[in-house]
Amino acid sequence: MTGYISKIEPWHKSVVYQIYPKSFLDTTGNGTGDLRGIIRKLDYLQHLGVDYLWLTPVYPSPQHDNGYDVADYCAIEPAYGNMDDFEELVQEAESRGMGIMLDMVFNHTSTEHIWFQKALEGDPKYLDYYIFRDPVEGKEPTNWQSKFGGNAWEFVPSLGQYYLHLFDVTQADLNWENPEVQEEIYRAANFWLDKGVRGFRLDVINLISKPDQLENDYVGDGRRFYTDGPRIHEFLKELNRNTFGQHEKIITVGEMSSTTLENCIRYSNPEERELSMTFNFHHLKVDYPGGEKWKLAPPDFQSLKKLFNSWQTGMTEKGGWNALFWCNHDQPRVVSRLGDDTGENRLLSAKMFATLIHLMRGTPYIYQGEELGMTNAGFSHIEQYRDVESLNHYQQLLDQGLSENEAMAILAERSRDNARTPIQWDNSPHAGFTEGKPWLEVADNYQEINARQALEDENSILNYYRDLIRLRKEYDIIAAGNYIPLEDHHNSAIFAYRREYRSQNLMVICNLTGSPAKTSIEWGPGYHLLINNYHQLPHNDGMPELRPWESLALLELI
Ligand code: TEU
Repeated sequence: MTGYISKIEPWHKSVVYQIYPKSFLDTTGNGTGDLRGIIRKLDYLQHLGVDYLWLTPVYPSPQHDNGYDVADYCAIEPAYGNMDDFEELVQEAESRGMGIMLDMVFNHTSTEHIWFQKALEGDPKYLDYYIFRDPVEGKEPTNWQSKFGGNAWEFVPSLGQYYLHLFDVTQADLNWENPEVQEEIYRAANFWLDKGVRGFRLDVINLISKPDQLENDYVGDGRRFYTDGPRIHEFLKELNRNTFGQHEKIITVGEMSSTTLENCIRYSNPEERELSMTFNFHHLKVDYPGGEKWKLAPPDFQSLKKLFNSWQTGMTEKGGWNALFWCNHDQPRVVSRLGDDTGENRLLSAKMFATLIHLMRGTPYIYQGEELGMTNAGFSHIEQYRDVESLNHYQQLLDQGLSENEAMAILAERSRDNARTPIQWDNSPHAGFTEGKPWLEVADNYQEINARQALEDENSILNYYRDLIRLRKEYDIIAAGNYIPLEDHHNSAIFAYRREYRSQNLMVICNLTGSPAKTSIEWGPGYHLLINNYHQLPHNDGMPELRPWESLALLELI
């Protein structure tokens, strides 16, 4: 087994930056970010050094789920601008060496989509675009649960049938068994490829294949029946063959909900001709006690290490490729969640977690504001929240008997709005995001944490991210090397691994805690420092001691 990448593809050396347009930059004063706001910040993104910009959905949408409820796959949401703005964005990004990646939501559409509206009128063609079923004994066809709370079926009295919605009631699941639906999806993907987009992020794409017979789940919420479902690999191969597979160098990433390593190897091994890489979320559940998101527990760093080690080695051995990330628009901010977002520790822990993930085998993703060390929102009133998932679960927590304070404490840690507060550009009102009233409040630490400050400060998190991105481009070992776990039996606070490529070695050693940590992992005189979040190496006589939140990467010179 070598496991090396023999042919380095563009995405192996690339870094993707995720933009949540609604919270990026508002140029009209309506309180909502827009495409022209992105164009205005392209120089900032070029300076950071990223290669692709993934935009979360920018299509017309009633915005019940901030655009993941798509009402038209081939147009631009008027609140974000128009098609001319989009085309200009593609060109302006290209001229700075960056490609646009679009977010394709193909598991479901908004119930305001014309297809669903026609289904509601009883048009048989469009009824077959969705998953409608008769009641069973006067009730929902199955006991499956929606990911946003409650039963996953909604009754339509005029039709006497239920439709399936794995997410919000306004997000109806599409019927991929219908070849016409597949054709519609291909048309949508090709529409954007013709506009020059260079990649796709495919929303919950491993949920699109539902079994023929839908049955009750007596041990879970139904996900085992449709996650990585029966025809999923066939559907992805066909999508590839009919759309992006016809173009050179298109990068694709599938968002895989509750998936397995075996499936992700198949999704991302180039020989399978499905996708370039996959997101999985196992490492972001290490603080969910018993797998429950809406309960609090400290992160279990031992299982975090185990998970990364098994995914990294598994993907190395079988030729799969990971998308690497801590943050996105659905996750709390990493520095608040796993690190320490106070004082100097915010800088140290943000840089440590960045090092840990950027030097792994896979393509790193940076979520807007992560490069500034932005923190959780810090909201204390339910009126400050906007996210449909948070509001639904808040109500459920109250229904379960929790007090308002207890429910608010859970939201403060878990809500997706933690990631969605506007970007903190500078220390002017609303952090320079808008001249109007922002759709979601800005976190109140924007006076200290903002892009202007970070650009001026040599020691900023932003400059550290620039260094990590540059290193990936400079050293093939980061893109192409194997991953080998390094066990520190002496100290569980240490997370360390080795990358190996053509007899070259790169060692990454991180202290996952805010206390000093001695490590049994040693490096000889042949190693030189690539990057460190302190200004000089720790003492290395006998047993080296890492300082609080310290991370270092050492390259063996040969
Ligand atoms: O998310 C899929 C998903 O299952 C979770 O990430 C979910 O949002 C949440 O974390 C459950 O606790 C994708 C999108 O990223 C998300 O924004 C959408 O709301 C969702 O699909 C539906 O399109």
